[in-house]
Amino acid sequence: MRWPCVWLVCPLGPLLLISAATNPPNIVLIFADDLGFGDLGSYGHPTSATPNLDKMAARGLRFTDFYASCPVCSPSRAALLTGRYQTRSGIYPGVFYPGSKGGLPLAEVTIAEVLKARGYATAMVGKWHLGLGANGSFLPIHQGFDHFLGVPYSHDQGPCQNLTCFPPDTKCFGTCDQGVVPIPLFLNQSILQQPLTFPQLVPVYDKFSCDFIAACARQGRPFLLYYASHHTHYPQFGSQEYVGQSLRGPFGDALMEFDGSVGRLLQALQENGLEGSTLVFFTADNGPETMRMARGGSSGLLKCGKGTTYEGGMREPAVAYWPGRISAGVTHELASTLDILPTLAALAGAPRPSVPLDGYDLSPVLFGGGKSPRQTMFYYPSNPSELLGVFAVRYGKHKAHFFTQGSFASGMTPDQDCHGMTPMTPHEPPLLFDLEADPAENYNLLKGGTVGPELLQVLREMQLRKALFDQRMEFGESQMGKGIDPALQPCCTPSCTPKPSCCRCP
Ligand code: CSN
Ligand code: MG
Repeated sequence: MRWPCVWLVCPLGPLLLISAATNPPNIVLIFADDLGFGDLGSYGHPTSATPNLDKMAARGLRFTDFYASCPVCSPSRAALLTGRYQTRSGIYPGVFYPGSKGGLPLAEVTIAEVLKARGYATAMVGKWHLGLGANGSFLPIHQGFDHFLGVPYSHDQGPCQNLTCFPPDTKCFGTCDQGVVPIPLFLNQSILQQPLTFPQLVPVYDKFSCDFIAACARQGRPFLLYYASHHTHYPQFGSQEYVGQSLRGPFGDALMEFDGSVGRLLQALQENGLEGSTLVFFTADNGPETMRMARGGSSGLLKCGKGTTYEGGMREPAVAYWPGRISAGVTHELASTLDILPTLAALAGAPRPSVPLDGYDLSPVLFGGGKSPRQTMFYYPSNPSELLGVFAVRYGKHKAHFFTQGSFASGMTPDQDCHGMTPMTPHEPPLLFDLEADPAENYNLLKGGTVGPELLQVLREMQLRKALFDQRMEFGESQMGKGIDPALQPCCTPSCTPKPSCCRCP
């Protein structure tokens, strides 16, 4: 409970509380897709062109130890939007497909619903990937978003041949999933276009976003904009002005266009006089899909990528940017997408959902250079089980792997541990790494030699934390387990034949 404050006893506390409660900030949450720890210029990539993200990183707070909750997309997004591990909401195993029967349960409370209760206008642009359902019952407008312009799933989950290049319909790289409907572009619950025109998509997203910002500014209404880009997921695409412009090939061009959108959002805030009253937070859903080789991303010095519980699968670039409120700097504090909901609820003075949350309010890290309330990060694979529990635990600077497994998404690098043919392997005792001294997870502290009493203490603590966490975790019913019904695939001409290829509208 909060004690009533007497002015002389705590002169700053109540003022801060009041200012948070009376002046809720605007929130722009920017989420990249399959972007690795090493992909941005500001995180060390030599040839990426990311000037806007780098500017945010230089003027805002750049995280070095920020984690997604899962190394694949749908579960990671569920955790971002609910502040809860995907196991609770049932977003496992794997990801949603165009005909999936399940979705993020409507009873889950999202960031949008939390902020809406405090009077926010809410909009989402881009990749949803939390279900579609019969009659679009799982779409964002049923999860607290007033407006939705985007795609219900990944843009490779439909035939993409000759759609991703400029000019449209020229022969180009990539085929994606066959035998399902072409990728639709939704406005709220209706299909605007099918298949969507990839090389012209981002300007449409950006205009929608900037119009939303301007409209909220005119109304003087606080807002949440969740901008979930399809960049830099495979197949990479780009608008005419970006294709061929980076030194890094198609991945670099897609990343450059994503960065351009970030610039346009920042510019819209500035033009509407909102820079000082808006928190912009950027991160990504999971690590790079190295099976795409140079068309996948890079986890930099981290081990493996997408689909694995090595650092490269889940540790992501992240930046908090709020000129005048958040000081420029770098933080090594532990933080996660799970912490976004509790942090935003605190900033907005909104009540938290009354369900078990797995996140913490990061305000001490954002505003005071303080310690993170998060001490531990738990790593779930994309196919979690109650029997095995979490695959790895980070506690302070140490990480223990109790199980490891390769992933096909993390193929094509020289490191066999990452590859899809590398089976699930239990480790007893666990593999133990010091992530501050050895972020690449190269040197197992328990390999050979004797273990000193201090390390033994750390090991016991991590084993205990895993056991307690696994014991307390309540798995929700698997939404993927509900299966797939091809009739649920979105089709702009519902009675056409032959499906799925007839689902085409201008
Ligand atoms: S993801 O990528 O949605 O960004 O995780 O587009 O895990 O089977 C992952 N998967 C299609 C994908 C399938 C995707 C899978
Ligand atoms: Mg992804």
